[in-house]
Amino acid sequence: MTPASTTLVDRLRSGDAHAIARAISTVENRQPGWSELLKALFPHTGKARVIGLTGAPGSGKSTLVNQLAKDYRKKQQTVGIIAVDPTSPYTGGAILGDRIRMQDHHGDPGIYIRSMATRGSLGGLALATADAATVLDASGRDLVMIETVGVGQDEVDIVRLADVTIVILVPGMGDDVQTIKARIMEIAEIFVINKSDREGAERVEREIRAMQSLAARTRHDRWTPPIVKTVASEGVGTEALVAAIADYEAYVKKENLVFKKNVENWQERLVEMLRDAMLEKARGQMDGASLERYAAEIAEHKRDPYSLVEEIVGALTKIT
Ligand SMILES: Nc1nc2c(ncn2[C@@H]2O[C@H](COP(=O)(O)OP(=O)(O)OP(=O)(O)O)[C@@H](O)[C@H]2O)c(=O)[nH]1
Ligand SMILES: [Mg+2]
Repeated sequence: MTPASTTLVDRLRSGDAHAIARAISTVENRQPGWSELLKALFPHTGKARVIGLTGAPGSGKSTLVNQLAKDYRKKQQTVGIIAVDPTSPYTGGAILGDRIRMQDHHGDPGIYIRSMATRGSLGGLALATADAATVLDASGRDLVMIETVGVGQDEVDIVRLADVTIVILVPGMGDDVQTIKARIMEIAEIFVINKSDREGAERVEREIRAMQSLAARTRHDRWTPPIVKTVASEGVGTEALVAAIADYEAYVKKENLVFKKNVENWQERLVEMLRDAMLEKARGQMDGASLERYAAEIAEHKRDPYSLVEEIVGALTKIT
């Protein structure tokens, strides 16, 4: 560790927002020193509760997270928010929205909000988000909330790293329960029906209940995800959501599942980290030109891709 990053760690640990921002940028963009930084931060992590929220675009995730942050601040909890937008590289909309939200909490250093977009390289967004959460955890935040648009596998990977996962549905947007990917439904520890001021909230609730009773297998932790109705824009129902989150946390504790859940999460995350590291290494060895040349050779059937991949992976394990 260089002295400069030592002071960065110290400043971050004291909760300094600029230090948090710099640290997240460093790990998000894999700038020099990113892994040293995370190594130094890791011993200070494991204390924050990580809450993942996912739902369709416009379902009110940001509004809800904003309200939750206010509720938790009333309980003297410090909050870090990561807003992930995997749909576009640099969404002006999301960033602008977050600026507005920042103003909402203006002057409260107990709330830190950060937007993340897809990392330039292949995949890696789930990992980058997890690393950003690690930074916030190390900075001493009691709570880290991760909000992401629930549209695909990426989001599932992102919220899977959370201690509590909340799936947000809304009435009448055509995104009925049936159209929500089964995988997303499975990961929910809590369902929220936001925009319950609109017609159709009861119907969404019935559909979730029906789906729960039809589910072929019960969850391995035997938890039945509750359904909380909210009107996030009015702050209605968010206290009940805070209570539902606390209930789930108490349940996991009572059933001695905390460690087990942590191990499961780390198992997933380790595989991601290995995938990332191996790929990085392979790409480091191979410039774009040779990748193109290999591809051309395969296309011309001069070479088979299976042997090539074996060769590359073999070479990787020799160099350390
Ligand atoms: N009627 C009603 N409108 C709401 C409610 N919650 C949020 N909204 C509105 O819905 C719109 C979208 O809310 P956001 O919080 O930006 O939704 P989001 O899910 O974060 O959206 P993206 O990040 O773009 O996917 C805003 O105009 C909110 O004011 C609610 O409970 N009822
Ligand atoms: Mg949003």
